[in-house]
Amino acid sequence: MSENDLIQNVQQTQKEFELALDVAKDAEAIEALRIQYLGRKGCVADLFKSLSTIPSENRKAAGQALNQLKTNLQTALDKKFDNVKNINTSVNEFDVTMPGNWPDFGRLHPLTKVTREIKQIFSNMGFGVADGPEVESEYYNFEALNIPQGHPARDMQDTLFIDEGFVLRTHTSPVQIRTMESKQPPLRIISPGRCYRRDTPDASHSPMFHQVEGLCVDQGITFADLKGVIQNFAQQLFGSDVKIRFRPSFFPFVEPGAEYDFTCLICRGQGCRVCKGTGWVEISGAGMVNPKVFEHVGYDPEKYTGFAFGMGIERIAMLLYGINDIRLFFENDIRFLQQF
Ligand code: FA5
Repeated sequence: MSENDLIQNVQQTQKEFELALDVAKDAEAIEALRIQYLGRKGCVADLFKSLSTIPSENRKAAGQALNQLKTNLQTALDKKFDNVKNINTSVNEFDVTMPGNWPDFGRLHPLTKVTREIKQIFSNMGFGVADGPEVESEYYNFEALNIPQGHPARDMQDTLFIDEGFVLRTHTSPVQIRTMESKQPPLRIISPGRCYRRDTPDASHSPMFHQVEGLCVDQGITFADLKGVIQNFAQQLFGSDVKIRFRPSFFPFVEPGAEYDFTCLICRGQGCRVCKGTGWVEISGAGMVNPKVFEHVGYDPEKYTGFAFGMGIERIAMLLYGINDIRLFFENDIRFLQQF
């Protein structure tokens, strides 16, 4: 090899080394480079071996270049090693006064929280919890509740139909029938769950919403029991300030039928868009179970009486938390959900 060739090799080695050092990010990678270039069997040692093949009178410039290369590599490796060491040390220094980063915990949806509270209050009054399907047969959603085919009462609830004979349940009242078919009186149940109607969304209506059905059947149950249970429920949930207003109403599966309202706790009775300026929010339909319904499930209407109700859970949650638009429950805006 000529002296010029060797000098060229030295320059080439310097370039390759610089590229390799640039990508070495930790002490291990730097040490590997040190061995590869400056080790006993490394690139620089090979170049020194080549130097010895050049006649001694022609070695001077190549020898100097080679020594300079060795020094350059050594210096660059030491410098890079110090840099990496400093970075690691600063990462390890832990400032205990820094505020912590809290992970964002999940939380319960306000409707889940309210439903749990409702269950707890009724459980304290001796009510069990029953469940029923959301895709329901027309028989349970209507017929067994004394709403035969073609009856105008079917238009009271705008129904979403599935296949022939099946609907998305428009209310939780079918669970009354399913429960009475499988159990004998006395019974006391509530049944919370989703309902569906072709209702146009507004501040207090949603096409999917939740109801909690209530049913109590025994000998000697009266309308006064219904009022007492609802009053007790409302006061436990909202406190003793809340007022309840019963109004006569019609549902084919109860007789007599009623609706009841709670005072609007959003405007404290002053009038707002949720109570449509009336100071009252409609919460529920209710009444005494119609003897015709008892006949459908084989209960003796001469022996037993019962009351039933179906409350809107969103409406209750709106009053409890001061929410003025039902659509907020379903938009899943994290800024809303984080408040509960
Ligand atoms: C019924 O659904 C009857 N099944 C209630 C009932 C049960 C009566 C047992 C007698 C005996 P109604 O259609 O009024 O009734 O609905 C009851 C409650 O559900 C309403 O007072 C309201 O609070 C709530 N609700 C009804 N439709 C909607 C809707 N689109 N969005 C939100 N809440 C609703």
